[in-house]
Amino acid sequence: MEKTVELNQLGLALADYKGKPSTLCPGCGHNAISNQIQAAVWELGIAPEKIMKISGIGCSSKSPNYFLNRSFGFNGLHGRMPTLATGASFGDTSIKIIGISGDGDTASIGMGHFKHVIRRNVPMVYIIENNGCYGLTKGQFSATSDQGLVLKHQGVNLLPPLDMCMEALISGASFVARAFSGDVKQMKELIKAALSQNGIAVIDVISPCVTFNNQDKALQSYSWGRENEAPLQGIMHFKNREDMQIENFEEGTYREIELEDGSFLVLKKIDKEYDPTDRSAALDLLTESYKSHYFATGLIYFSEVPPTINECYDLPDEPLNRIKADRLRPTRESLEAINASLY
Ligand SMILES: Cc1ncc(C[n+]2csc(CCOP(=O)(O)OP(=O)(O)O)c2C)c(N)n1
Ligand code: SF4
Ligand SMILES: [Mg+2]
Repeated sequence: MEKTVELNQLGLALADYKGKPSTLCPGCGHNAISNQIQAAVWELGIAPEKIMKISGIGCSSKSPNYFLNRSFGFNGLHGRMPTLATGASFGDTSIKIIGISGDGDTASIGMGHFKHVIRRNVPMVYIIENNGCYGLTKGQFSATSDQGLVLKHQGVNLLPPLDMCMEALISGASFVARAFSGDVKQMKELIKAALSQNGIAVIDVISPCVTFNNQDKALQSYSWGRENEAPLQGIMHFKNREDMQIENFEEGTYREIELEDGSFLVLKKIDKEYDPTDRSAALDLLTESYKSHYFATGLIYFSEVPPTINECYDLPDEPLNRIKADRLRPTRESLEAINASLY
């Protein structure tokens, strides 16, 4: 009997959300992220043409080639993904932006842009594919490499790392999460939740570079991650309240969060004390994780979304990039009025 292909609400198959075959090393953590992005967008029923994927430079930044072939895309300069995303968002407010970056791309050369894209609250999902090294240029230390890490061609890293969730939190992000390429189920739910928000949603994914930084004791390796990952919550995303399968959960063992598009996130408590809506608790958690190498994953911080930059500038729903020149050009009278107001 012929196997039927499962379709989403738009009548599209998962195959419609695929990209080109990956040219990354087999087992590279970034491939797991590409797979979960396409699955998340398919499950949410977002048309691929309503997504724009933007990246900088690095193996991570190459990866948008390997998902969502039918989406718009722009592979920019090293560290400049956030600026491109800002422009694209202004050009078309109706499109969802997925920004893909690496730890070198974001935490080293792109750090200033990272901070400002968060401060501006550009509506987008910002994924850092964090392997603690420069994979594409053959394994140099990055700004997230652990202090004391030994890499074959580099020797010992003498400098302390940056924590990208902490950087996102103190820059004002209203959605901050950490995921692991070895825990794809949790990653997919976090991506779905991030896509359901309107403001910037940052996910720092620990994504091992199997070629240059996967030694057993390295903090960004598969083996260390698998042994030490401590999920804060069990995470489930539901598009509608009716779909929620929580009848078997005991009262008080889970928490519901309504997202901006009306969908829901159910957080099944694992760390019973942890409240992701408490900013001080998030700061404490990240401070402790940094000090003691506590690999907490899940939703680290969530708050009401402040106005996005597009809302601050009162941009119309109609994409600016589709408005014809005759409507964009100011009339002689309005130009004269502007000029007169400047005297
Ligand atoms: C302006 C500029 N400086 C340096 C480089 C060289 N370069 C290319 S990729 C890269 C690092 C990529 O590391 P990361 O963002 O962590 O991506 P990964 O390959 O690890 O996924 C560097 C330094 C460049 N392309 N452009
Ligand atoms: S070099 Fe590292 S980051 Fe680049 S594709 Fe290979 S495993 Fe992935
Ligand atoms: Mg890297």
